[in-house]
Amino acid sequence: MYFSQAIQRRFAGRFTAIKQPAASGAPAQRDPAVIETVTGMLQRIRAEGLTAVTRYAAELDGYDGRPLEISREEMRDSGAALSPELRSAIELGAARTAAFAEESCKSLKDLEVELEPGLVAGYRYVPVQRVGAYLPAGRFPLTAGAFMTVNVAKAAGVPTVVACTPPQPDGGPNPAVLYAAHVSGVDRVFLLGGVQALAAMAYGLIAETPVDMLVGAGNAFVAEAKRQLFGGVAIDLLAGPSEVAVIADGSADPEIVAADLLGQAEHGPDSPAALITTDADLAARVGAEVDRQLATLATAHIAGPAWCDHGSITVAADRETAAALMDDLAPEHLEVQTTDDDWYHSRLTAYGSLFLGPWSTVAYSDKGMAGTNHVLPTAGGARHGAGLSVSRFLRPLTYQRISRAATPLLADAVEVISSSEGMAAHRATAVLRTRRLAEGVGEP
Ligand code: HSO
Ligand code: ZN
Repeated sequence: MYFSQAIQRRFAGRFTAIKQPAASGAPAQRDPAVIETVTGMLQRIRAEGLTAVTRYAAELDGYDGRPLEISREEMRDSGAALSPELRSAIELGAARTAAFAEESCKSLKDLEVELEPGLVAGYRYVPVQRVGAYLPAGRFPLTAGAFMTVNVAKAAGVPTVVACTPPQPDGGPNPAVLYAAHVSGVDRVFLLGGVQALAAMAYGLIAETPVDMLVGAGNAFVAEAKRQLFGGVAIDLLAGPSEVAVIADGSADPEIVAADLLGQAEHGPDSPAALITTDADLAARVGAEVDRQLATLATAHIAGPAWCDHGSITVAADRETAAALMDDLAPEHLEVQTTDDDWYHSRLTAYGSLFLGPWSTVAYSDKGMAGTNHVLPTAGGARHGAGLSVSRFLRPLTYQRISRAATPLLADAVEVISSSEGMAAHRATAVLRTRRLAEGVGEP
């Protein structure tokens, strides 16, 4: 995550890099070795079906041959393995993300409009029928994954939501991930990880029918599998390493800014973290704070290399430069800690999710407590895309109802255009109706 040539030229002299990423360019996208591995795996799974799925599960995840589907009893009892505090935190996250999703549904209203007398056009929101959610449990088991996928799909009215989650070293699912899926209203859960999980859902090898849409985060192999399966199924987005960026001015608290940068750098050694500030003094203080906090952070072995290779601090001459540079980065998560937060909110156009003010931190959304979704575009995808929401599961399916009387409003123009295109059969459908109208067919 660093600035494009175009923006560097446009704002030359109006910003200074205090700390640049040690690694050149953006984190590697689409490693050819990953592409090749996934292609081979999907081929084998298409050819051999479930046999190949369980073989990969055993080889890659240590799958021990138990039933792939988690039983109803295990689902029902999944909370028992957790501390009461964790159980209620999970219930709180599920309830809050569900509340936000349900409110969002209310803003998606069916439409019907009479464009001309007798010409009615509209759409009706219809949910995707079958969704497959991937619930990762790799380096970190992201407990909130089910809130963001299963829960949101259910709020949108998706009738069937199945999920896959990889086996842990003890052979079973991660208990917190399972409980989160259960309270999110999942229909069925299967003990499968990675490429084989996505392929099994997309090809219909584990639920009775193939799913229509795959959602949920995962590692580079999961993202590549989604990319290759796309077309046969819909996908939410292709997530790369998690990113955070902060816009801060002299009013910001350097300790908080540094903590929030490290808060996402912890995801992986390839996670970018960027500070753009209009205050040179704050820039220096945040840099020192990051180093101080890394000295005692339990995950410094991940966040440290991430900060070194993909961390940056930039001083911008003014707020317009800061905003333009930030839009160029289009980060997944963006925090704004300034005396001008509202100005930035209306000016910024490219981010996955925005956190306004020093009390709004990314982890609140990550864990489901802010209600918003944490499945968000990365690697500049926020320039053209948005995060997962109910609107991705609810499709506005259009319809039209055209009356006899409205025929002249459409048929003549369609006849002319079809003729000019040489599309005789299209033309005929309009001409025939004009003739019927003249014949008095359907007249009262
Ligand atoms: N930051 C990740 C989501 C997450 N982080 C969950 C921790 N838990 C992608 O937005
Ligand atoms: Zn996170």
